[in-house]
Amino acid sequence: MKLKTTAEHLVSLLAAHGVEYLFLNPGTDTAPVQEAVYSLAEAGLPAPKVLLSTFESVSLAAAHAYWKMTGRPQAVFVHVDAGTQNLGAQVHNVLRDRAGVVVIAGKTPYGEEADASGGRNAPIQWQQDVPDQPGIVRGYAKWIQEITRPEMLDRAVGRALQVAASSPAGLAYLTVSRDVLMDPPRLEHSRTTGFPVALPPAPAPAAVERIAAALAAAQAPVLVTSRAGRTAEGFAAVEALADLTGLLVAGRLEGGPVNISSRHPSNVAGRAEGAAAISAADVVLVVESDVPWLPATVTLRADAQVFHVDPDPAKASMPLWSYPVDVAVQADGPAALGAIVAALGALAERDLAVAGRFADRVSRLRENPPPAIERADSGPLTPLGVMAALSEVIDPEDILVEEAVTNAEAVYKGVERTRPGTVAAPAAPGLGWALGGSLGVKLARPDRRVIAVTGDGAFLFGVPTSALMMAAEWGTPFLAVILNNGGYRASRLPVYGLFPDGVSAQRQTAVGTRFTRAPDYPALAAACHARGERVEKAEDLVPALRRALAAVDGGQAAVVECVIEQD
Ligand SMILES: Cc1ncc(C[n+]2csc(CCOP(=O)(O)OP(=O)(O)O)c2C)c(N)n1
Ligand SMILES: [Mg+2]
Repeated sequence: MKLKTTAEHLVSLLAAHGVEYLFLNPGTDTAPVQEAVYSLAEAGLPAPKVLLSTFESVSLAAAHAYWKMTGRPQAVFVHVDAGTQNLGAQVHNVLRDRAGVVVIAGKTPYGEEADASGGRNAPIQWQQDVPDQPGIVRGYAKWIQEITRPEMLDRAVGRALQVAASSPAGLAYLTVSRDVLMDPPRLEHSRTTGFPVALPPAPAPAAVERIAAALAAAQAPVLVTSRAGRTAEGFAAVEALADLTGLLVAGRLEGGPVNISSRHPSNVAGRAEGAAAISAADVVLVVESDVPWLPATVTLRADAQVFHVDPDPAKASMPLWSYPVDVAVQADGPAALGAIVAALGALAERDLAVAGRFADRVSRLRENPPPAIERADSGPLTPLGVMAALSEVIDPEDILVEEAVTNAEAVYKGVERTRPGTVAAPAAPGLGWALGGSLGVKLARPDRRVIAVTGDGAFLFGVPTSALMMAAEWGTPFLAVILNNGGYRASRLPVYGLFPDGVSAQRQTAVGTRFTRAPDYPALAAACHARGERVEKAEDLVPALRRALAAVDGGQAAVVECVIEQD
């Protein structure tokens, strides 16, 4: 087949670069792309699978989650400025969580003559014409480009994928107008080679030696990481470091993957426990963590040494980032940890005192393994009780998507997660990720069960009508467990915190934080082809979760609303 349009060239290039999914919310701008997908199929040529998105932030979260599970960027096509705006806070999450994603947005056509192919032919195309469409994402995108001519298409697409996936990964934002998409393609010099994803930065050997020497001499070392377990190698390196040296592993302030088994004696799951461990440490190794601790709750020892390893240790996208670091190392976290473990292993072999210190710490830790969480058999549901019930019904390989907000700590303390890649939670601030994220995790891991644990507020931010509909459309069922505490607890507690004797604290409530007309969640689920159930008593939860998981195993999404105490 001879390609006829630049849109056909675009779709072919995405396929040639290995993009498997095109999350599409179409508009007038996408007609050439829609036609291209079918015309290529007719000709037997490859194209990414198109997944219909009915809300852009949901599909961006899905693409973000797909990246987290696979390290392969996908493409999200959105309608001009309006679709870009609907990406909303998920753009921020992509930035902070360093997700490789390509967003392609239409741009209103340039031509308006009667013979302008793809030119303006509807009032909306004048309304869409805004001075700075990429400005919507400028503070968050890693790279922005408009495709203005057919002959630059191959370079623009290759570069978008290269930039998105190179560490630290991020959002590449491409725009293209409908008339350019209709232009005949320029294929003479088109290439898909020559856009390698940069190899992640390896740590300088001298830095590895220095960190290893400090850890070997330390009495109370702590590793603080929120992202090292994002790869299986990173998870293995964290556990190897803990097994060898007996250091503590903290860092669960900001979500992120499972970095170490929740059953591992070095795992510090709680925030207060983490702050205490860091305050007591003489060596703090921070690996890929944007917020290693809260300065207000940690006072470092005067003799503490802080090492910071990150692909971007300068944190260029964070205006104020002033943690007292002694040595900053630009390196991939998992790779650096692997090198540190190797160096420490060699040190411990050479130096019996070091080996003895490590062995003592490891055996002391093993004497106090983390306590198992007991599940109450009856009575009202509590967050930890919900987690204990979940632990009972899910498999070790099931993947948990966490957006539990003020109950996040209950998730990390209460749900047993022992294997890498079994928690997906963006270390990022924009609520509404979990439902779209669950879709993306399920796309990436169709053989696994996916279970989202969300606040009731987070569930609503996730555009549940679209997300549950898309689960049915795409064949990506997941279970959403809603922790219904009647609204925004996270937005109420700060009012009490800042005004302990204030009117709100006296009234035991704060404006704008309680839902008095929340949806009927099971009915909402049922309206969107999902199975819904509401649970109020502890004794009913395990059977309800089992029924929901059976539905998910049978291909239907499910929602279990857990009514927990309001405070
Ligand atoms: C998109 C977005 N809007 C608003 C906020 C501010 N915010 C942070 S937590 C929160 C409440 C979350 O409620 P819920 O998910 O029910 O969790 P809970 O606080 O009850 O534990 C809000 C509104 C945010 N982080 N992201
Ligand atoms: Mg809530």
